[in-house]
Amino acid sequence: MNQQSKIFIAGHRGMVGSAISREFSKKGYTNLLTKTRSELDLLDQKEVHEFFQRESIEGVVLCAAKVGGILANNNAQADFLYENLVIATNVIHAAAEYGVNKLVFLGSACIYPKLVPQPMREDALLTGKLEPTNEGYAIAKIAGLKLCEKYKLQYGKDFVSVMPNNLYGPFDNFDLQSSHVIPALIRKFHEAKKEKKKEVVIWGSGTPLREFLHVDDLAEAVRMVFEDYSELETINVASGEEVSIRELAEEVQKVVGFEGVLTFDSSKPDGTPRKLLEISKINAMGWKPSYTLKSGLEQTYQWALETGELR
Ligand code: GFB
Repeated sequence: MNQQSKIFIAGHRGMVGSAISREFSKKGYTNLLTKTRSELDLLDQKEVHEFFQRESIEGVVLCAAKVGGILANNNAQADFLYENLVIATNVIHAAAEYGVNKLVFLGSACIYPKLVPQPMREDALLTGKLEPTNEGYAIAKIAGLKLCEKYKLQYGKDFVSVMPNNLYGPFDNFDLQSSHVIPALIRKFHEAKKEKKKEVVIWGSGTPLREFLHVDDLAEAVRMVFEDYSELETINVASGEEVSIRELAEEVQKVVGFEGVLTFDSSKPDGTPRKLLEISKINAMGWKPSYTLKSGLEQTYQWALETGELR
């Protein structure tokens, strides 16, 4: 594998895939293959197999996925389970069939049990029950991880998986019903400031603890894993910086410049109480994030203003 190798970035239009495409281009990879959903439907097994058969792909980064925040996950568990399972099985199997040398599969920290010792180590996988609000999504991501592991064990494929914690950044989904917490809060504070509202409503109790990573930092880690990581076990990628949802809301409030008060809506779910990843494996590869939470939020808010995502 070298910088001229043909690498398929699956899901290049999303927040994660676009950041990974930028990172690979920046590092001199010149033969990146991308397909829009209308050009290649990853849910269609026949199309996916014909595509891999035709293209002589050498490397794959699989970041195409159905993703969403706590409410979207909770309300559409069948869709999250089905679509993510099918994408993973179609792409990973076709990659194995048609001679792909390296594949990196993107998962999520919600694969680990709800009540597991923190920070969560890679070997905590399958040691307990999952958080119910995202069980469908998590099962699909565990299946993808296991496909990589089993194809490596049975067929010697260099297929690995990466488990990031909560991500944010440019090209995130800013829709209030389906987004994750950071774009939702940026939008809520921005609109409240513009409309001179006195309060902003935060879902849940504000007490859950989360760890956020800017997507450009994730993209660097994924490129390093693509180049240098071939172990059977998955590898966690996260910032190591833990905050409560209340602290996060206060930080976003400052970045956006909203002067009213925060209220908490306890009819909305909190989700898992704490989700901190153990990151010594990725750190040992020489990776550490370049953004702090504050600088990442500022960059993302600026991006949303400049691109017209927020008006
Ligand atoms: O980002 P989020 O939806 O993902 O929510 P999860 C994180 C926390 O922020 C929860 C609270 O406790 C929410 O109740 N929160 C407060 C809000 N206000 C808001 C708001 O306006 N919008 C949203 N969305 N949350 C997801 C999983 O869980 O994390 C997925 O469902 C995936 O499977 C993803 O793994 C990374 O961290 O709770």
